[in-house]
Amino acid sequence: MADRKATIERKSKETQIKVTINVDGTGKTKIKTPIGLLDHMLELFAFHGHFDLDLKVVKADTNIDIHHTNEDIGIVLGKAFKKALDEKAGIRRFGWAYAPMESTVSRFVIDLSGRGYFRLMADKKASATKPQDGYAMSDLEHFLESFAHNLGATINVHCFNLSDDLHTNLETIFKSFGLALDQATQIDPRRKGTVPSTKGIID
Ligand SMILES: [Mn+2]
Repeated sequence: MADRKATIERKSKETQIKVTINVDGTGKTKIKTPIGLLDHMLELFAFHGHFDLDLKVVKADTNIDIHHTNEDIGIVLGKAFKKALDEKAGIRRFGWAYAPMESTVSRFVIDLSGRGYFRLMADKKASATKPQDGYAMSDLEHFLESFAHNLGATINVHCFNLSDDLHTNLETIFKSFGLALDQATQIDPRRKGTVPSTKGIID
């Protein structure tokens, strides 16, 4: 099997971000963004997904706010996984996982279908969770939407008993994200290297 690694460097008038991933890694990370909370969450994601992730925000317009930086990290990460997975030959394609923290539970369901779609459903209004250091549940939604569209993944996230504490909610989401994506990207030996779609391609 070819190495499932990719490097993406994206430069816009708003941000400059470089990311290198290894889908078949060991969970090693080197992450430096201006959003400390997101660094922590991405570290959890990579650790539990067994992905090696090197991510550096070289330039950011955080003098405005975190909006573009948060969105663009999602874009670059999605593009990196898409490139690393290439034709998606032999992968399981579907992945799902639950992760709890105290009484909050998130369920992350992903299909590497080629079709970008994202939805978060929660039993409490996500917007009721207070932002922390300028990061809000709406930023998380925006991040995952960018990721889903750039990877070409259908993602549904269900949060049960959403906490008032943003950190708790995000941990359950990012851990289940890592676990589900790890499952979806794993090689199924029964596919014998073929693309897991009745269409014969996933683009
Ligand atoms: Mn934590």
